[in-house]
Amino acid sequence: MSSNSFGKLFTVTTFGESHGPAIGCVIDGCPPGLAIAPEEFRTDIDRRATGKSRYTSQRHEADDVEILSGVFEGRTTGTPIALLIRNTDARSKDYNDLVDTFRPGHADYTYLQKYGVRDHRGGGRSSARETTMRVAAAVVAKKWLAEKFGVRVRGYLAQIGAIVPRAFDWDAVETNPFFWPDASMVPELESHINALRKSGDSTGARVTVVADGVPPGWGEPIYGKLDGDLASALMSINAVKGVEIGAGFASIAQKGSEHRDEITPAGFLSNNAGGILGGISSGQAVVASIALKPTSSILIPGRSVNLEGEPVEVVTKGRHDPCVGIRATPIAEAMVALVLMDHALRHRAQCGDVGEVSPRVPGTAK
Ligand code: EPS
Repeated sequence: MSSNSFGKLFTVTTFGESHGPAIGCVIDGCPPGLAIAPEEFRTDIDRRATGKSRYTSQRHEADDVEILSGVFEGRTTGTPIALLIRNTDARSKDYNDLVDTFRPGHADYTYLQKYGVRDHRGGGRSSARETTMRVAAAVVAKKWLAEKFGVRVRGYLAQIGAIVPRAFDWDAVETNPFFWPDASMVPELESHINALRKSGDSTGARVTVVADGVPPGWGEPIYGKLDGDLASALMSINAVKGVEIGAGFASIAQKGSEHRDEITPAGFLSNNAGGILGGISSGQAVVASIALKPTSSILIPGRSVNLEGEPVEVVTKGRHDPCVGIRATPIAEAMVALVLMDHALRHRAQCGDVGEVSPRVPGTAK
């Protein structure tokens, strides 16, 4: 197994490299009859894309999605859906200085150790470019989840370096290039990223995803827990170093009386569980956060070795993100949506006859 696929009933396989001719994916297991058109991919593909603001990599890709199969007269047929995006703006010469060395903190060292093949042109398969196809596949999943269950998956940037939002407004998130929920802080973020860029450095970030409307019952104990699959899917995103569900690591300092989400007929009184109990959705919002490391492709010289194992100094030029977390919100949403759709189908397959069980508590009490 080379692990380029995930999901059990709704499976996604991606292929392609950042500097190859194209990237693509095959979605298998999508129910037939879902209306889907090429232009529906545009919004989320653009939300994730490079070159959309001054604060991300300046690579300019058209990112046009071609539907090669699995859709007839605008509706899914139930057969594999193949999607393709051609790479149009790779600039491999940017990497000429890296032909025989490794960026500290980058996967180029471990890829060589694993495969014994050195492709110095960009991140290759480990590049964030690959996440474009996850976002494309999730356009299908988000639409199906919304139509069938009213599920809405949305995310926001919850921290850049040491900066956290001072206010929260979902409506603000899509009005700035950072996916930041406090519009009044955008100038502060702009100067922070501009200063970082000037210094040639990068920064880490936290992204939080909230899925509203998930019914109780999704997730398969013991080895297919919803939170287990979410953690795996979110950890598979480039640069992710940590995943939290609900209160996550804050649970360490909580008392049981504080952490438990008390239940009333009007709903749960808190959501430390992040909407998942025993690996199964509770009917509360599913909440997951990720920690993204600062990108390793930076202009500040760092020590490394060359292919002969001799010490060298590395500087990474080219078009890179000072904070890869800025573009990660749609990617994290995508992974959550893909896992939820897979589990929706898995729940339907085994427990579709169970129906609604009493008592059903209506999510989080307002
Ligand atoms: C990336 C390096 C840059 C980014 C790229 C991610 O690409 P290049 O290989 O051209 O230097 O632009 O992101 C994308 C192309 C994208 O679509 O997300 C990296 O090292 O991960």
